[in-house]
Amino acid sequence: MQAQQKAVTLIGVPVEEGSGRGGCAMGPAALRIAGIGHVLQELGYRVNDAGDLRPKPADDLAASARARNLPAVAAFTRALEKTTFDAAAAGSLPVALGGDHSLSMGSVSGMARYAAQAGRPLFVLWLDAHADFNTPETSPSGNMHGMPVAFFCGQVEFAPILPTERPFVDPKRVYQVGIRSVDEEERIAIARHGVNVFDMRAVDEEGVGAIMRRILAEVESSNGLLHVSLDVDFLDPDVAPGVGTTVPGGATFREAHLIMEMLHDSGLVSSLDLVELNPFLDDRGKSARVLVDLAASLFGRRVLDRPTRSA
Ligand code: 5AB
Ligand code: MN
Ligand code: MN
Ligand code: MN
Repeated sequence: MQAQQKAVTLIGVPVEEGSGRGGCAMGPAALRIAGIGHVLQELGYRVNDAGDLRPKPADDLAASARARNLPAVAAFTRALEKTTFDAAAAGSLPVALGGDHSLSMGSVSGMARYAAQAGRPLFVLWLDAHADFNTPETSPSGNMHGMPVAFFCGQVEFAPILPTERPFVDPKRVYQVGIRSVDEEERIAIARHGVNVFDMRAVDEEGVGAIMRRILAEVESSNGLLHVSLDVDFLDPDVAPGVGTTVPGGATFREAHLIMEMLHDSGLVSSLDLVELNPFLDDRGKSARVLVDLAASLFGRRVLDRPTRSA
């Protein structure tokens, strides 16, 4: 966080229609109960809670088996794109409280518009078990929470949800960490488009510290903005069971915290999504609390003062 940017806008996004099951719509409430606003206030931020988006389904778009619940998902995309852009333009850091991962179609598109206006490149750090680079043509499920990266990189060409001339994210500026479940056609697409993927094997071999240093150096050297999108299933299911798409072998509690701590120290983060929390599947609020703890680390909670790397 830049020193002058001490305002945060919480945006509740109770979308679950992108996930193919119920529960994620309760995510914003669970994150608030776990204390997201309070924790950020204690860290010295001015917290503006914009409440929950409640858009009416977009009646200009028809759902299909290839893009299930498109009218509902598109309505959230449009509403969140605007709310995110407006918060960033007002000098506040937007935090989307999900809601399933289809919401990143809106949050990242809003930040892409803001970055283009600011004349700075937008980078995306995608912390997830999945690459979320499917399109309606390649998706095995038709669930739109598996499509947001393809969408904000301009690879989804079905009925226009947002203006077709809008700024997209360059796939070469997308950094995915924690990946361990990729569909066959998705695998081909991410390679062809040059998405930077650090799968769990890379995490095991190189460690998240080394990976994060590389990513942050890229963002810093281009004077970029960095959007962070944290899917609960990035974490190992033992750490965070409250998610519909668990994949074994995920990040540990400490790996996740180290990433957050390094993000804070970098001062590069412009916006954040906390997504895919399904309180119906959670274990007594455990995953909600982990997400709030991780957000606290990203926003500067620390145990001891440390010398900066350049000192
Ligand atoms: B999540 C799958 N690739 O497209 C698909 O949780 C899973 O937001 C997508 O990362 C998982 O349906 C979406 C099989
Ligand atoms: Mn995801
Ligand atoms: Mn996932
Ligand atoms: Mn999921």
